[in-house]
Amino acid sequence: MASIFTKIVRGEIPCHKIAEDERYLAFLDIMPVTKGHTLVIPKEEIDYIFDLPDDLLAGLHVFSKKVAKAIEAVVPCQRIGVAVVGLEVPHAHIHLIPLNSIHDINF
Ligand code: D5M
Repeated sequence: MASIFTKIVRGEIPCHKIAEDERYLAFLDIMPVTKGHTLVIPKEEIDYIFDLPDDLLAGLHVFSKKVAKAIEAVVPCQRIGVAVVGLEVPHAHIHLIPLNSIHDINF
């Protein structure tokens, strides 16, 4: 069965899209820790981030860097926190969380 994120990639489930290219998609998290909390995923469905082929993993981080810079430009924050959790949705993803204080995080 396709993951919920694959359904987003296919356009079967709506998302608030932030950026995309041929291999990656960034969209707002539906349960944001802070305003602007964004998820970055490879379009290819692979459950565990550390099972991604090296080039896809490296590209995910490079794409996340571009997305983080774009978020910083519009969301007032000290910096963008990066988290890899992956316990809920079995489709590799990186959380980009605008932070002003460590106390903003309440996982
Ligand atoms: O948590 C998965 C994250 O994915 C969690 O922060 C909620 C988010 N999520 C779940 N479904 C959606 C949809 N449909 N749109 C946007 N965000 C979503 P993790 O524990 O990292 O797997």
